[in-house]
Amino acid sequence: MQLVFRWFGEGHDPVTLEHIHQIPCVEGVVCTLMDMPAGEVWPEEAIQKMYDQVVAAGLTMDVIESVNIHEDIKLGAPGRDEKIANYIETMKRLSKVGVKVICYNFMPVLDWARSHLYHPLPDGSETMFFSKEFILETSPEALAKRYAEQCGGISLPGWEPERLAHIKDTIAAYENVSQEQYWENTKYFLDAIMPWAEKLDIKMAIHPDDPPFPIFGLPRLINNRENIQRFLNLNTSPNNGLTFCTGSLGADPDNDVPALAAEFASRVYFAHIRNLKHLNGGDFFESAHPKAYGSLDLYAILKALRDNGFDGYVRPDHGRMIWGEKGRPGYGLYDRALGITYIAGIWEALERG
Ligand SMILES: [Mn+2]
Repeated sequence: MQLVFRWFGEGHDPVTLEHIHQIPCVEGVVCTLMDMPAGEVWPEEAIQKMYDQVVAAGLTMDVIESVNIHEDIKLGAPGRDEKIANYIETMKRLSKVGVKVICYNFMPVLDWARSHLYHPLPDGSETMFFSKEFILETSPEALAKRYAEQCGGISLPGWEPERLAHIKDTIAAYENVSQEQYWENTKYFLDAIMPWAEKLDIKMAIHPDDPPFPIFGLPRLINNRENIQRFLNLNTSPNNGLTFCTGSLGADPDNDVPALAAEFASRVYFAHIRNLKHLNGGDFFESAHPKAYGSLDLYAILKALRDNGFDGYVRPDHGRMIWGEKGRPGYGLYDRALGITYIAGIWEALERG
């Protein structure tokens, strides 16, 4: 197991590589090129520059998140073959600098949704909050506007301005895509990229849907046991795997997250470990990592992964904003550093028996 930490890149992240390098047990960063629109080939120079910065800071860059999938691929639109070819070219370029895992998602239009980005908790910290009623009643346009107001101009991954410019039309395009058609479009993509993933020795690790239930009338894919199994059966290459995001899967109280970890551990190549607290009516907020603060038992989840052969990369997913820190919602330095130390402690205890 290797512990890694998400970094959004120079100019996009107030957290520096030096900060990250000082956190105990962190070996690498999970990077992305924030400025790259979905569907375009990532420039070699930009990949190399990012890689050189990371290595110079004493860290590794084995995991990339996210190489976003163009909507044409998800919709099965006529332009998809060209976009898939671009995707494969990006995979080839990432493999040249030794990238071993690509985390991506196949969620239509939006990568994630919360009602509040900086919800105050009684201890004075701030965290992301999900009001199910609010999300079911709002529109994506209204939500985008709300995020822009709450985060003062930071471009959020999944809510980039170029994506939002066409959001209404993009969502409308899905009215003609049934859930079954969506599975077929997914298979088409997997069948095209997996031979390359094998050749390049890259594990493709799909991220679960966040939240794991339908919003805005859009299809869902990776949200429960049955659908995870169906996804893995679409293409049985060992390179077709999962990012096991405890917070995304755990947002549905019906998901037994330790049981899912045990069942699918051999196909998990990357894990996002965070906790959340369920409230009434499907609401939840993202809590501190230890069991006393949330509804998930991260010890049980990590033990289930380890006992069933998991040997991939782990990062603390979101954290709260604590100690007055200002930054990207979910991606401050301090609480994620506390979270990764908690994860490292659990792992050390598991290894020592
Ligand atoms: Mn996640």
